[in-house]
Amino acid sequence: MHIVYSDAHYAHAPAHEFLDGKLIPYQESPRRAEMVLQAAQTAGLGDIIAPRDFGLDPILQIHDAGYVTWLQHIYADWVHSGGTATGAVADTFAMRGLPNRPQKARAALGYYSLDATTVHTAGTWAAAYQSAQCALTAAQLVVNGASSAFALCRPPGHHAHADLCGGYCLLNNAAIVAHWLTQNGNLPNAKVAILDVDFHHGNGTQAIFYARSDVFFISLHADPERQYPYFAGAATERGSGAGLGYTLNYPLPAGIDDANYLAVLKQACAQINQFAPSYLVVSLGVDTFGGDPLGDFALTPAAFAQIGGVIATLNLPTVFIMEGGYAIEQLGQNVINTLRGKDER
Ligand code: SP5
Ligand code: ZN
Repeated sequence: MHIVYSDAHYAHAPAHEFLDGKLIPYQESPRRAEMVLQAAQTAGLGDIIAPRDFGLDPILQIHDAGYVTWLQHIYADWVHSGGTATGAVADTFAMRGLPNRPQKARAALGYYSLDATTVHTAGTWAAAYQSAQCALTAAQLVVNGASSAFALCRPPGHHAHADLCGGYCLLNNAAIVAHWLTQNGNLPNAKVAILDVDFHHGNGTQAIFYARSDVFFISLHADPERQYPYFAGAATERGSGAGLGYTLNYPLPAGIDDANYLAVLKQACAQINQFAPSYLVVSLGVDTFGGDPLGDFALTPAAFAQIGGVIATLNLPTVFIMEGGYAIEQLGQNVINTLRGKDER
């Protein structure tokens, strides 16, 4: 399996985040990508290739132009207006009943952010841009005939909306790829399924495709009554208008084990089969692992190979997009196990 990877992510390395009322080291660290890359090399998973440049167009098909311009300028404007060099982060949000829409990038931080954990440094835009290009390059490989490809994206994407960053995400790599596949696959108006197996609900991806029937978003995740992102991911969210029935959420309990998780995944895959897409995009987070510092599921390393195996039974051209999963010893192996489970069939 080809692995698409760029070193640009090293320039996005915020020091801290504010989490659970404490200032802690930024969990979405460069070390994560390093660990996954190293595990892929050790396992001999496949060639590691640099992204091609598809430009801004595929990004602007998904993201608001004002938001993208803001992403490009926020760090410089923050520093220029007296912010610390360690990074720009929102502390005040454009919530219900607040009418002003600021023009300056610094003031718009809380307009374009959904939480206070997504930090912008000098290299953040370049890292997010290259992360999206990695995803598009993997999609191109699949359109060209590869049965699957892996985009080792960092920063991740599934929490980013058309005009909101959050959950360490700035550009929604999976959404950019899914829409691009509907337009650029070998079939006109191809249908695409997005299977999101990150521990957290993919609120951004869901919102982007909520009213569309050509992209089916299906997600297994921690119940939002208990976990981030809190305001999306309930089973009652099923799409709107033409998209009604094309969003499917499986909120799951704390401590769910391999067998129970895999049973739900099989149900999800049966739904994907019925939809009969031309392509599958997998938002691959391994923060479902029992030892993950952010998650509360109990999956073992063996579950990941089985997850890959269940995905393989769909027999679809598949683009894997790296989402969450934090820097603990088993991170790389859990990702490789999933990809191997798909590849070996
Ligand atoms: C891509 C991705 O996985 N983003 C996740 C962002 C989650 N941010 C908030 C997490 C709150 C975690 N609180 C529970 C910690 C238990 N120690
Ligand atoms: Zn996650």
